[in-house]
Amino acid sequence: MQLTRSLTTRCSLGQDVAGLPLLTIDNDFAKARVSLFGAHVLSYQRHGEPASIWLSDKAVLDGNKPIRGGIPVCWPWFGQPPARVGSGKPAHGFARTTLWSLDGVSERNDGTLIHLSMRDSEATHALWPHSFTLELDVMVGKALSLVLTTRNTGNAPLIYSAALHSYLHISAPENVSVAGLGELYTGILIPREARQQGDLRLHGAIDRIYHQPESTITVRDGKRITQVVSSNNDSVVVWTPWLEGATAMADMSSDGYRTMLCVEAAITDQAGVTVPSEGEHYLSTTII
Ligand code: TA6
Repeated sequence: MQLTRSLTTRCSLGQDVAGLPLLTIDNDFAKARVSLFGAHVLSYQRHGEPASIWLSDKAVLDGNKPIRGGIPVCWPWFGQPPARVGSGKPAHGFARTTLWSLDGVSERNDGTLIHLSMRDSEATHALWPHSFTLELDVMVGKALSLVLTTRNTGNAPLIYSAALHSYLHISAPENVSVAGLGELYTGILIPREARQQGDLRLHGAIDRIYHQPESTITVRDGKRITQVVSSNNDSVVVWTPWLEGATAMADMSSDGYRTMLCVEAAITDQAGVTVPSEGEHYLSTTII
């Protein structure tokens, strides 16, 4: 039986097709859906505008695998597990495949604010030996804003890396240019350093860590302008799998790459961020 319950006048809690808890927000500014599986923003669309966030039409939403599209929370490591974590652990950490708790929803003049959290458990200790609380505040308003706060509740320092892996919806790659990435980048697939000349245009697969980004990245898509504003990140990751990559992924249609571009506020430095015992650190992104 499908049960949906209103939490506020603008936000209800129901279930997705697989029965996982799903928040649906429809306020004066926008519509959005947020799954508690991974604290994953699945969609965000301002009224009268095209969708800002892309979700794969083949995304697996049954809780058995990370969701392709939306905004995966990559934490406590970005990409393949670093040496300090050890091999054989899931790419992009475990936050995106954990069921989070809903701590509260409130209506404000500028939108709907959702508080989500997860904490360490036997399952997380098997992958990462730290005590922590991880919180995600999602603001659905005229902009979509995410603040990820890592709180160290253990006695020893913890080191983390992360990304708010935003899949932006685009009209077509040939219409898109990206400004504000800065010059220096490292390729992820072919690890080599290179320099960006001018704005980024999309002509093939891209998987890059930009090390000197401005706080605002501007994505021009024809007449449409999307800004990705980040803070406390050390880099911005840009990813498009292009045709070969999309075809190789079971959870993306082969032409799926034509309508998405990932622009991610990230902490990718090998050294990570050290959070002392009882300390906290946040990473945020706002999509305008
Ligand atoms: O953020 C870019 C990236 O790390 C790419 O290397 C690419 O593989 C992508 O994320 C998707 O990763 P996933 O584990 O979700 O398939």
